[in-house]
Amino acid sequence: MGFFDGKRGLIFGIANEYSIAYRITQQLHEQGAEMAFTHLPDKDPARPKNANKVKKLVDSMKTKFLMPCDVTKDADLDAVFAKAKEEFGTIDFVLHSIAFAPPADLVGPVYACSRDGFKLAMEISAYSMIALCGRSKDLMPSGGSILCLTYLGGEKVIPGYNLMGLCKSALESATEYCASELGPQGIRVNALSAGPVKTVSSQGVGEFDQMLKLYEAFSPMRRNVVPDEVGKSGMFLLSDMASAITGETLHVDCGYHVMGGPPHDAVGKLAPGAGA
Ligand code: 0WD
Repeated sequence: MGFFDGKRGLIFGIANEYSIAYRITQQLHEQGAEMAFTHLPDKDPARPKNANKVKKLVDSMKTKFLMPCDVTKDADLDAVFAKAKEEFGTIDFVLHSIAFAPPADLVGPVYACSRDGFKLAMEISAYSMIALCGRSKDLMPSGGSILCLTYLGGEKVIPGYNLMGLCKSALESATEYCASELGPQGIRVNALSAGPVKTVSSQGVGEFDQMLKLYEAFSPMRRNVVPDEVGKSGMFLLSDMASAITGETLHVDCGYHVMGGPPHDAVGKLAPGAGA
């Protein structure tokens, strides 16, 4: 018997096998969940690269449907939720694992970011969560669980994270407001703040490899989080095991977020050529 037997949900944000959304999905599948997925629309419908990539990954899971969705388009979002209503009737959970900022605006400095880049990054990375919460409400008449992915750069300055840090602040605030508004209907809304995981998106973040070394040297557990750990914690927050947790940002980062300075044994490890 699995924690998600008889439960149905929507997954936004699988790009490939390294995606955090895929790791969480694997755990949900193991626990018996029935899911539907979206993928980024393909520019050339004759060569459906995005669709095929996601299809290959989710085909063997109890997939109800897979359809394109660009979260900047209300029509795409409406179509996904209409399809979910048609296929599932009601749903129990939604995963938001989406972020984007134009590379030219992400490299920083933050004060130099363009107006259009700011708008697009905020729209895709933060507004989309609000859009999903609003649409999920009608499909969760007797409660449910909504989860998004965030990063410590939304709470503290993490050099290199730049504009995405502002987006994550907005995302975490949206999580709290939506948790407050949807709580009376039994809908929980949470954020999982993951330590660095190598994915396509993370490669766009400046000094990412240096960040991995930093976590290994500074975090209480002296290591980086492994993707399956993010998968399990994500599954937990979406499940009934977390039935009294809402409005929360849960850090799944080997404790890195509690450190205010380097541990004694880390001094010297980050020097150039130290090979940490
Ligand atoms: O270290 C990391 N990888 C961390 C990631 C640490 C902490 C948090 N996160 C967050 C990210 O900020 C994001 O919110 O986790 C979430 C998932 O990120 P990921 O798994 O690292 O990255 P990836 O596999 O690239 O998935 C993000 C996906 C996009 O992938 P691509 O690579 O195609 O940009 O977000 C989706 C898309 O599938 N996406 C969109 N979906 C719908 N409409 C859109 C859009 N307009 N833009 C991007």
